[in-house]
Amino acid sequence: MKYGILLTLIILTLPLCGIVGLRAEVEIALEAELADEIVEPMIIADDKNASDGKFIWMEGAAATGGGGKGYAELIINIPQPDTYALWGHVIAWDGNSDSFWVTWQPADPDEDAQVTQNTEFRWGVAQGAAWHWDRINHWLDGGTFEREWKFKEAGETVLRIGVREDATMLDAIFVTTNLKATEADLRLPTDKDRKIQIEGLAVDAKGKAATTWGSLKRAYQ
Ligand SMILES: [Ca+2]
Ligand SMILES: [Ca+2]
Repeated sequence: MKYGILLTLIILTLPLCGIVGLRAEVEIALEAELADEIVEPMIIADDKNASDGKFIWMEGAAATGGGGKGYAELIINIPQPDTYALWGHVIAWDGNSDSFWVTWQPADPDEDAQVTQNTEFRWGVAQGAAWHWDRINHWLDGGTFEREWKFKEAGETVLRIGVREDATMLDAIFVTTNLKATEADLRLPTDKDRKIQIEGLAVDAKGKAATTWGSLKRAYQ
């Protein structure tokens, strides 16, 4: 009889374990140039090798100083409270064109890092003259560490990418709850991703009470 109860408990518990274990990771691919707001001297520029042929930057020569003005802001609807990582698809020619300021509210405060120069929000971009992925980090005076953002609620968040050094180029952004993601887990935006970014389909899906993550995931793919 005891074994019967134990067996019943195991049978009842197993599917629950399965549900928890199978929880999908959130993956959102965004074009930088489709940002909700782009403030000069951050501008959109063309490059046939960039995703959808466009990227954003403060135009400037590599190997020289300059920067500190202009930004792009993206409103990102996150579907669930969770801890998130960000990746940027970038070009950074050299040590004078390899950083941005990054704040993602409300996990980060409403702080203008271009004014405060707070290194918590300084992204040291991996150098390379061809488009490549780089996980967004904070480049502190004591070392460079990958960043994570914890959001307590689903809904609208505001990601600001501020110019720090001119000539640093940003093509696309990948948002993920997979903190262990490697480059193989990332993707550039597809036509469907761009449509969602422009039309905000993810917002509509979220508004429906019965929407499950499964359908949201399909909406993002
Ligand atoms: Ca520069
Ligand atoms: Ca792009």
